[in-house]
Amino acid sequence: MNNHELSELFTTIIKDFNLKGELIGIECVSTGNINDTYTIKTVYMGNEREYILQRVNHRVFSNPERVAENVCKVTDHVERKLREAGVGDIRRRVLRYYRNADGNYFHITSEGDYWRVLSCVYNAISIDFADIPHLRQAGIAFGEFQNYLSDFPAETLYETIPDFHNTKKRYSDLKNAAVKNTAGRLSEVREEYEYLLSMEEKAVVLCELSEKGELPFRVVHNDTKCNNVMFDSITGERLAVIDLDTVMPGLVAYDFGDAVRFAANPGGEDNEDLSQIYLDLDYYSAFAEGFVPSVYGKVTDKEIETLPDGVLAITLELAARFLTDYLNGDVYFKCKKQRHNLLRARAQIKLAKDVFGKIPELRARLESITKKI
Ligand code: GN1
Ligand code: MG
Repeated sequence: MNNHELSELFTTIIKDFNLKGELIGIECVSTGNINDTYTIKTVYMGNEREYILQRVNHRVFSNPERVAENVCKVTDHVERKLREAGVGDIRRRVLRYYRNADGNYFHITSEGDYWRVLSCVYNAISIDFADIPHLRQAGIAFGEFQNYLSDFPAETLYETIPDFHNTKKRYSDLKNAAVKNTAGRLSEVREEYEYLLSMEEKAVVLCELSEKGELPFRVVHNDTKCNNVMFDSITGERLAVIDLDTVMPGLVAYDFGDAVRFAANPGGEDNEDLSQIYLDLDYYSAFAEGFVPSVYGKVTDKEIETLPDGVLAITLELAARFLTDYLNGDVYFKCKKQRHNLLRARAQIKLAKDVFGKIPELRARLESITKKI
């Protein structure tokens, strides 16, 4: 869509959702791999306002209405918890979805696109490469999120993407993609494929513990990248946790692991220069120092103990997902450059190798954090 088409569409959405003011600015937020996100500015009686407009990828989220219902139940719950705790400025601490004139969460275009409107967290930033103080705050944010949801009735949520972090299923998808070899790329990725298969047993350790009943399923965020936390732009304190589309039952170690996978790798998720990709232990500690005390008492000792295993499991799982998509011909994740999914898979594999070697140190650091609580 060009700028003119976007501004026509957004003007229609503004009317449909009864938002205040005239559209004066549109900015594309290019970080997501699935949905399309824009920040829009309006002016109303001389005051500027901001909103988030998002086109939900309904190939990935086949039932956007259910995603919206999940998110609103969760944000209502979090809001209640914040009020009970006497937290002020609730609007900066939890997201809000708007409903349109018909009471729906979506504006559906004639092309069948699903657009939604979310509140904007004011005077806040999101950061792709967080430093140590921000990472500690991100740990608090995701830990508190877990804490607030610890009494949320999980059975009321839809499983909007079935088996989202079922590593066993992700591995079987990878093997199927290799057998089908739809895009004819298998010979190019033999080495990566063989490595992932060689790590399968380690990747599925947590799935097996959960099958044996040793790790519970809880309502978790499922996409804990540090850019899914809004930070106060002046104090750096955590405000709201965003991108709640994948909130579903899952394992706490995967939330912890995914956050570390993303934020403690200074090279970034798709860096071609693999020498820049490794797990920074101080970044790991910073996130853990925020997260672990915030969930302590709400999760079991076994869950705490297995947090480092989550870092390895989710890194291998994501490598498998990227490689699967590459083999399938790039049908799931948005690709912004040539062989993007392969580059992403290689970066995650490099990271997984480093994480694997550092597991004893991750455990030791975790233990020293829990001792201090
Ligand atoms: C996708 O679009 P984004 O960045 O919120 C993906 C996550 C991956 C992530 C990797 C629904 O999230 O699972 O971890 O890319 N979301 C979905 O960057 O598949
Ligand atoms: Mg996401």
